Amino acid sequence: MKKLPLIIFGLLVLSIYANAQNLEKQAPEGFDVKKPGIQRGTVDTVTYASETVGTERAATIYTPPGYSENNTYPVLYLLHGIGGDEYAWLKNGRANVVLNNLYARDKIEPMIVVMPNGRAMKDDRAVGNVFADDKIEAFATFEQDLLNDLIPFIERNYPAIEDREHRALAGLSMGGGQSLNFGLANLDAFAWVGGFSSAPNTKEPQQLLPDPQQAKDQLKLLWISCGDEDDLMRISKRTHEYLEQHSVPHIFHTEPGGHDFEVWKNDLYIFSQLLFKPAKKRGNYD
Ligand code: FER
Repeated sequence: MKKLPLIIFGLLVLSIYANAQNLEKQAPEGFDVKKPGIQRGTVDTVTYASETVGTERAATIYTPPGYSENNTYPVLYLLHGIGGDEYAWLKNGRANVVLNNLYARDKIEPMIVVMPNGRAMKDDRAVGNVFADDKIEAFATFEQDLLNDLIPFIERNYPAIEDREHRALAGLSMGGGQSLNFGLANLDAFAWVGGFSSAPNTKEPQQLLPDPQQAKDQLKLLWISCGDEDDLMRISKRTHEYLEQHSVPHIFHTEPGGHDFEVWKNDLYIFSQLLFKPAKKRGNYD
């Protein structure tokens, strides 16, 4: 009889090894194509009162297949780029389709995905010159909107788990810069941070992470990715090099492609599979 605990322990260890497969670096064909006969998550548009901006602001929300208000969920805040808005990840990134397909294959943890408008200003439409100074500044202002207005709204209205280990922040380009800037400056709020093809709004490494030890101690995942033909590679590269110099664990994922949604869909595909899982269960990146 005394052998039983040992056998159970052995089986547990084996199952952990069996689960720790290598992660795919390139999503398989059809990963972003709607599949018939699978369970789907739900997409809603919500509005929240923003004290930061002084308006009602919109965000889209994806709740996973089988979602129930009787359960609790971690939350990924997923940010768009300079020409985008709260619909960009759905329209151009097919985020709901990518996630539905991952759930159908049991590849990701149930999570709520919040896709806000990261241009925190009264007229937050992506119209006119999207590079105008006031619009760029609004991407920085979004830090206050996110922390003081949006997250409290989500946590009042959804069954979100309200701690740093159950909040992730990621985005593409301007949204990648925002995620790195805000995530690393607010480690009390986020334990999972990802920058996809991060734009020049990304702070210089020394400013971005003056205290590498704090990140080392607190982050569950730090993800930096970029397409190998993207002119903005230098931003991801300098961030990666600084992290490496300071021995801050992170994933630096470079992939074929430029500055576009083909790359970002692939990033969402890989990154979302890593989220909210203990390192042992996550599978090997290399
Ligand atoms: C820049 C080049 C690109 C820049 C921003 C971007 C603020 C953003 C691109 C995107 O979000 O896709 O010089 O400066």
